[in-house]
Amino acid sequence: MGASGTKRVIQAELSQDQLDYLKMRTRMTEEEIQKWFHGFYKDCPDGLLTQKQFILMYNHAFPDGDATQYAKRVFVTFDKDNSGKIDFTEFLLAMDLMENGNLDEKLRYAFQLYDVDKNGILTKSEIETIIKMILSLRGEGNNDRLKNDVMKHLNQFITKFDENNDAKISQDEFCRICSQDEYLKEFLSPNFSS
Ligand SMILES: [Ca+2]
Ligand SMILES: [Ca+2]
Repeated sequence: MGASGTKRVIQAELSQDQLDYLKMRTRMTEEEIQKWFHGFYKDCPDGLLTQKQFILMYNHAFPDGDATQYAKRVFVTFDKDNSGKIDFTEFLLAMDLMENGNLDEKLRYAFQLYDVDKNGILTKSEIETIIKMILSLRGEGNNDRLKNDVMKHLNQFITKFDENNDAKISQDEFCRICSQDEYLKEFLSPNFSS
């Protein structure tokens, strides 16, 4: 039995290899990566963010609403390898998107977030689910008037873009719709913090 194994060693520093990899995958400087790394390890000393912690963070950021459903969706979208935990690389790639991503990247990400069954198409029922999630996040879960307003607005766009009339929106259509309409862009862009 090795005496060295008695204390659990927590990785508190990034290796040069990890740093190089993260620099290659993001638009962040070494200093920015280190800053995120230390913040992440302060909150998650074992290097993994659980869904429960994530929901708590979201509910903290949106005190007026119930962010649970929304946070669950964001979590599975961030958890690229489906491990049920978010590691630092997954976390940093997501932060890079939020901090440095352009509108098109963010909308493409939003589409993945909303395309619950991952079939590359948003249906009306998925869209309705999204709108409910976002309203609940904002503490407007019971605001039927606002919900109908957003649906009405969106339906106009669906009709306009939906050339074959099947009421389904592809990723390209989604990005086009949101980048052309301030109201929908503001409403449907990913909400990471209040
Ligand atoms: Ca993971
Ligand atoms: Ca879908």
